[in-house]
Amino acid sequence: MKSLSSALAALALLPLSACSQEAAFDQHAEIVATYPHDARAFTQGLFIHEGVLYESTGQVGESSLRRVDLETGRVEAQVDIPRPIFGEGSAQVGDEIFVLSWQAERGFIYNAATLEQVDGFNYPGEGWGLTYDGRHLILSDGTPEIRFINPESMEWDHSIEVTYNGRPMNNLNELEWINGEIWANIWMTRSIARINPRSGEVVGIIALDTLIPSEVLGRRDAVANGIAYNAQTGQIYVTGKLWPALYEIRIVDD
Ligand SMILES: [Ca+2]
Repeated sequence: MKSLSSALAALALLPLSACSQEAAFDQHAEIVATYPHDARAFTQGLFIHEGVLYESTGQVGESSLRRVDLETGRVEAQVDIPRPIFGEGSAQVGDEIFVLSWQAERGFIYNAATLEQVDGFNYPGEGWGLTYDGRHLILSDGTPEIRFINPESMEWDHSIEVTYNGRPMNNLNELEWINGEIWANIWMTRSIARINPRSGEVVGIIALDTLIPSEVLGRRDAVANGIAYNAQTGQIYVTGKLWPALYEIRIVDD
């Protein structure tokens, strides 16, 4: 559901309650620092491993996994994900980076140092976001279900249903494990949901409204997507699809 027409169709199917999700903000993001970001990158995955920034991108023929210099936005290394694959979320486990695809039910494993593909895996359903909690890969697929996967066997361990005020929440997109919570961009909104990884309850909504770069205002495909947490420093970074900037943010209570 990532083309504009299907997105509009999906919006038309949303109950009114889902449309009001964006209204109830608990917190908002303020910019700490602004960095360049490749404005051609259709960001689907973003994470920092031991201080190094990685990004995976989507669109058929433009999908890739990159190692990026945070300060300059320069792509230091890149491996393309060939047609007809549409790249999605990514996460690192040990020395390997796992990358999802949207609808191919196929994922790819790369050596983090060389970005050479070393293996692959299959999974049922769509792939949207991916993160790692130190034990499980955590996968979103656009539904309210978030799945926890054993990265060694690639078998499902368990799943949770994400709910907001008791109602299932759809369109959970890029993910990040931050201090015992799952943070998720909510596709087609300017919001991040903070999710309790045991109960699935949304414990907070962070508004990103003030971050949308003027260059992409009004572009419905250029949504906020991509959250990276530097676990060593506590710094949080966000960007979006086709955004020319990546931001370090601080979270402020409303
Ligand atoms: Ca992430």
